[in-house]
Amino acid sequence: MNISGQLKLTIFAIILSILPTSFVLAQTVTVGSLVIETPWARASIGTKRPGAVFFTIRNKGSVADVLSAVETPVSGKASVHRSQIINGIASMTMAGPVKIPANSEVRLAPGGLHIMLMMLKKPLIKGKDFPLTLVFKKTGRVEITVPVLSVGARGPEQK
Ligand SMILES: [Cu+2]
Repeated sequence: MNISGQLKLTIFAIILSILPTSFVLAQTVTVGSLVIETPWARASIGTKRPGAVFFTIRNKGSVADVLSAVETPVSGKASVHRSQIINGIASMTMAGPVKIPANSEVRLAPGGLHIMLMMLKKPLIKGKDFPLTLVFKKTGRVEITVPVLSVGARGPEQK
């Protein structure tokens, strides 16, 4: 084997060794001072019931931003919701626009803030992903890719 052949093998081995990491990093998007971390969605039950998306928005900057809208081709009506329990009864209300304070993070997670995908145009199938655009007042439009986990998933670490 000549040197260039060995070099190719070495490069191939390096690419293989970093692939899993880059796959995980691909899910986290940084634009300006905002970092959108570990987005995920639950698989939907057909298209009659809405889908839900969760992620963490980290603002590394010294100026607050505001998440004012969300858009995705898989939903006819996507919006920010908040789940809460009032007098023992679970309910959801519209929560946008959502302020992302300077040097802090806002977490969208089951039982709290989430993106609700009403009027699904196709079912969210486990193992697939779909694009979601977050519209921020200061940072502008940020497109993320949302992987779909199982119907009963409770967090991004549970596939
Ligand atoms: Cu909701």
